[in-house]
Formats: sequence, C-alpha cells, structure tokens
Amino acid sequence: MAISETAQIGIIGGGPAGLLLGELLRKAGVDSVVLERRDRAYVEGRIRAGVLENGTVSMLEEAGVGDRLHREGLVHSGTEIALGTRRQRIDFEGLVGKTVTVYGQTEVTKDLIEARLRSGAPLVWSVEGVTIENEEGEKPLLHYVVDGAPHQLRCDFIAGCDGFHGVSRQSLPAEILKTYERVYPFGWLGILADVPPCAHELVYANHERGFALASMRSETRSRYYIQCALDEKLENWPDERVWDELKLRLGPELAASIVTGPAIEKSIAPLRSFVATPMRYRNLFLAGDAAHIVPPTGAKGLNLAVSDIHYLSRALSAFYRDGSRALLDSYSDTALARVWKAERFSWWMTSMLHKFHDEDSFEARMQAAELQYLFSSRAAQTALAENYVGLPY
Ligand code: FAS
Ligand code: PHB
Repeated sequence: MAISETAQIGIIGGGPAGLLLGELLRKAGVDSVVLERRDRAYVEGRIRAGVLENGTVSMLEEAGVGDRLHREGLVHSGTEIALGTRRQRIDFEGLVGKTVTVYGQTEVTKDLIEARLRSGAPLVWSVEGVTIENEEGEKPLLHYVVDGAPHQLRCDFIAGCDGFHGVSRQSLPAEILKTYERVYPFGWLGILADVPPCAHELVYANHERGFALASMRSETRSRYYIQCALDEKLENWPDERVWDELKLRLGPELAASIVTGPAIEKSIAPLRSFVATPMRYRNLFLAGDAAHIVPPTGAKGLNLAVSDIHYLSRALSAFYRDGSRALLDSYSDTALARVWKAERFSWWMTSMLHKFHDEDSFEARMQAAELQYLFSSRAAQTALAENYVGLPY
C-alpha cells in the first residue's frame, strides 16, 4: 500500500533549479516536496558551472542564500579572449556597467541544500522510480519509492527540474514534444586543482591546437578546460600532459604564470545545444537542463536554469496569491524567448573559439573574420559583454 502525501508543488530534481524553486516558493508561502534521485554527498560532489550572471546573484539573494556568495565569490568586471599570442579584454563594467561573480555551482547547491534543510521543508534523497500522472482536468500524481517503500504525492503542479537525463521531459507525449539539437564534434576535458589561477580573470583561448579556458573557483583553486576529441580517453591524459597542453594553448605569457599541481577532479564532457518545446504540458512545467542544454563556452547552463525558475516561481506564486493563471499560461513562451537567446550566444562563442575546420575552408575564414571583428570593434565587444553578464529577465 503506497504512502499517500499531498503538496501544492511536486519538484522532481534537487539540483540548482529544483532547490532554488523550493526556496523561492517557500518564501511566498507555497509548500513543495523536492524529490532527488541521488544522495546528498553525490549532489554536493558534482563539479559543474563556475560563473554567475548578475541576475543569478540577485535570485540567490532573493532566495536568502546570498551571504556566503558575497563573502567568498569573486566579482569579475571582464574576461579575456586570446587568439594565439594576442589577447583582447572584454570590459563588462566599462561596456555594459555590469559584472559577473565567480562562485562554483557546487557551492550554490550546498547553500540551497543548507537552506532547505534548515527550513525543515521536505527534501527526499535517494528517490527511485519516479513516474508522473498528469491527466487533463485532474490533479497530478507522482509515484516514487524510497527505501523500498512506495509513495504517491498528489499535488497541484509538478516542476520537472530533473536535468537532461530525467523523467519529466520524457513524460510529454511524442506528438506534443518538439526538440532541437546540435552535437559538437568535440568535448571539453576539465581539470580542477588547488593551485592559484594563472590570471585575475577568465581567459578563453582560440589556438591552432584547439580551445582552452583558464577559469577558477577562488584565489587558490583553479579550473581549466581544453577542447578534446569526442573519443578521447581520460587515461591518455595524465595531469602533466594536461598542464603541458594548457601552456601551449594559453600562450607563453600565461604559461609562465600557470602553477601546476595534482588534479582533484578531471573529467571529459561532450558539448551539445538542445532545446525541448513546449516547457509546459498540462500541470507539468519543465525548468533548467530538463528543457535545454548549452555548450559551456558561454557560461549559460546554470544561469538559464535560474532564469527559468525566476519565471516559474513568479507564475506559481501569483496563482496561489490571487488565482491568476496568466503567468502560468505564458511561462513556456516567456522562458523560451530567453533560452533561445542564450542558445544563440553559447553557439556563437563555441563556433568562434573552437578548432572545427581545416584552415582553408570557408567556415575557418568566417571564424577568423569573427575574431578580427571582435578584436577591432567596441560594438562587437559590447554585444559579447551584454550576453555574457546576462540579458534581462
Ligand atoms: P541538474 O542536472 O543540475 O539537476 C537535476 C537533478 O535532478 C540532479 O540532482 C539529478 O540527480 C536529479 N534527477 C535526475 N533524474 C531524476 C529522477 N528521475 N528523479 C529524481 N531526481 C532526478 N553550466 C555552466 O553554466 N557552466 C559550466 O561550466 C558548466 N559545466 C558543466 C559540466 C558538466 C559535466 C555538466 C553535466 C553540466 C555543466 N553545466 C555548466 C551545466 C549545468 O551547470 C546545468 O546547467 C545545471 O546543473 C542545471 O541545473 P538543473 O536544471 O537543476 O539540472
Ligand atoms: C568554469 O569555471 O567551470 C567555467 C567558466 C566559464 C565557462 C565554462 C566553465 O564558460
């Protein structure tokens, strides 16, 4: 016999999207249950994003989890684009008057988990077998199993915040769901090490050997990436080889500042652009990676999840506050309008900075022209800056 529960909102997924939604709804007096497939250690151990848009910082403050972010986050007023030995700084603050904050997604997730647990609101770990009943005209019903015991959760609405491999998007009927996808012919090999960063700001490098990114988590912890073949094997990349390749791709000046050390994390991730439409079906609302994926070149993945939650939390709060369904009915179109602009920027940054083509192809000439234009035009740099710091919600 299943254990029956009720909640206003059933949230599938305890990543940044699900946890942030839970906190914003709780502050609006709306109750929710967060169902997470993994355990706390696994969720807190994932190494993901590193750069928070201006709007993301504001949303985390609104959720009451901005304190440590402001204490430990690094405010960056620009970034650098490197082309061979040339480097062009993109001055966010001077061009668009905004900054970004470097603060790992791991830390954002820890802060949101702490807040949820402090509040006593339900956050169920190690949930198995989530299935969704989302019939027309009926309140949705979530089925799940914890420690072998079957549960069912009757709710008013479901938030599908269960990431790219979750069950929510797959519950949309095939005749309703339309997806758009581009898979890139390379991946990113990432390394995390407790060594000081090689530069004060992030450096995105287009090099003839391939793309490289110098990022960071703090003044003592660095995060680097190099473009690699899709079939690359991690065992072929001992730390020393990664450091040598980074020095080649970032150029001699930065190479001289690279401090090497043992990797505390090393992984290869594929790159894709992906969008699923619509982001709502009956009483199920998709948010974050459940609905869209971007190549990390534009630092948009986590930030897009946050903007979805900005729209969804306001729509659900308005419904319970004054019975209005207007924002719920417009959620999918509103969220997708911003998603597509972030997809475009992420695709553009990826196309401009990675090695794709043999040098004499038309596409290679277009890439070179794109970079020359960026290095020579304030207007081009302003366009990059306003997308990177985050377009308005
Ligand atoms: P998440 O995937 O973070 O969270 C979904 C949660 O749902 C997970 O905890 C999962 O365990 C749970 N779940 C899944 N199925 C479930 C089920 N059936 N039942 C219950 N729970 C379920 N973005 C950037 O901006 N910059 C980066 O550098 C960057 N690097 C990345 C590197 C990697 C390897 C990956 C995979 C992603 C990266 N991203 C990056 C994107 C990433 O940060 C996502 O955009 C962000 O995690 C999105 O948050 P959520 O939508 O909450 O999805
Ligand atoms: C990171 O620090 O993990 C990071 C930063 C910027 C990106 C991608 C990843 O564009």
